[in-house]
Amino acid sequence: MNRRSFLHASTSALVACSLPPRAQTRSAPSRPRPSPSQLAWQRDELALFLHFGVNTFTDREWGDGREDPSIFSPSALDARQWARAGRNAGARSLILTAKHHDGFCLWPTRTTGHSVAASPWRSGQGDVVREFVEACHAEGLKAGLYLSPWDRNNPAYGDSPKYNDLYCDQLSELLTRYGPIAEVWFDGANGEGPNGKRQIYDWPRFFRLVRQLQPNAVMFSDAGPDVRWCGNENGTAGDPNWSTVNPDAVTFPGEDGPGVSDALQHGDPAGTVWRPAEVDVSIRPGWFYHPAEDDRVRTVENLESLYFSSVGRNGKLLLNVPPTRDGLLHPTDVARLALFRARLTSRFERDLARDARPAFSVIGPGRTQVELDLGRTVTIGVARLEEDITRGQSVARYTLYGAGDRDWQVLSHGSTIGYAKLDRFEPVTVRRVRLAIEDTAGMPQGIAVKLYSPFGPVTL
Ligand code: FUL
Repeated sequence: MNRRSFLHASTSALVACSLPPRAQTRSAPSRPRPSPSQLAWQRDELALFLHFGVNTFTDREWGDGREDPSIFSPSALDARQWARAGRNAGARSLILTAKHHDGFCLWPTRTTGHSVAASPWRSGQGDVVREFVEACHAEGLKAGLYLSPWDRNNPAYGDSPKYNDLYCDQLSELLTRYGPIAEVWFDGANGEGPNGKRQIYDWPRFFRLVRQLQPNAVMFSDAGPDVRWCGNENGTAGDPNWSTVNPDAVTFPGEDGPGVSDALQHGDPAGTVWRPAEVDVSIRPGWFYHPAEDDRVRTVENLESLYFSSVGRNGKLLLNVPPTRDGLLHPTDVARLALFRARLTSRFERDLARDARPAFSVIGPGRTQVELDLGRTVTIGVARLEEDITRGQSVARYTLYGAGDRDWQVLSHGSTIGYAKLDRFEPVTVRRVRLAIEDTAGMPQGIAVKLYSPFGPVTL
């Protein structure tokens, strides 16, 4: 860990940190930083995931590939309704399962007959992917696509070179027919049993192809290369959560073994590559729609907690909201999404530290602090801490203190900050707040301290 850091105060609660002039001439090893696509991806904070396909009609989570395409018959599919719900939730992008493990393709592909073209939907002339991408773009959202590598229907699966060719053909169709695609989602799940067909995927080839066809898209998988799985599906990023990783710790999607889970959850302060964590979780127990789960949709309070444990831990939230058999998002889910956004908007509407003048001081090797005099007493219950990640991620340990007219008291402790760290604490009335940075993995840059009122009671 780097033990030398210096803060320079600026006029707002945003504090610029930089090396003094002499030290700048020495070459400090540069820390990884996000690419423009990774930065935009993280700043979007929230994306919606849409699991839709034959499982929607069979009431299953994993199809076995033997589903009859004729079961795919959404009566009122309206992708604009999906996109509007996403926009109202404050999501900036949507990701659709173009093909799940069952192999059924939601677009008319030349690679297999197992697709919407063989279904009664729109008399076999429909293209869900096209309607989805167009709806996203019409609502000002980015579109992303999930293409399951594991394919339980395709006869070529297990004949590795042949299936890899076919998978590349599917990627090529998806990435050349529909305009800009912002994210390509590679699932690591693979349930091949001991007697199943074993497929050896050519990941470097897949990654190269996506980069070539959609250079601005970010690729998600356990192994990135651009954004990584957070290591669980319960909506919780690791703590600490570094956006830097050691690329040798997880080298392909679905990799298992000692250290993999830790590497996914926590990243690595000494990592050489920028690969931030995406937190995928469903608004319902399942990924696909099941009528029996209509009364098990997450509450607004629960969704807000997800935001705290994902975006508020330097991650991005990918919230799954599955279309029903009608091809629409369920009214309960749509209403919950809108209330979720309303809750976030009201909670974070007013930064009580906005007009405060920060003062900085160096208190020892690797230890710096930022103090804010709010100029009046305010009652706070939430802090949002930020690093300017355009310049990397550095903070490794901190304590937040508050003081009213008298003594300082600890409000929260933490490890990493990164894009955002959200801390909730017992409501406290303060006039001054101090962020003590106690350990770093590099030079902290552009630290912001934002303060908000305590949360009120939840009523649904
Ligand atoms: C997993 C899959 O097996 C689930 O069905 C779902 O798609 C989830 C997002 O990823 O690996």
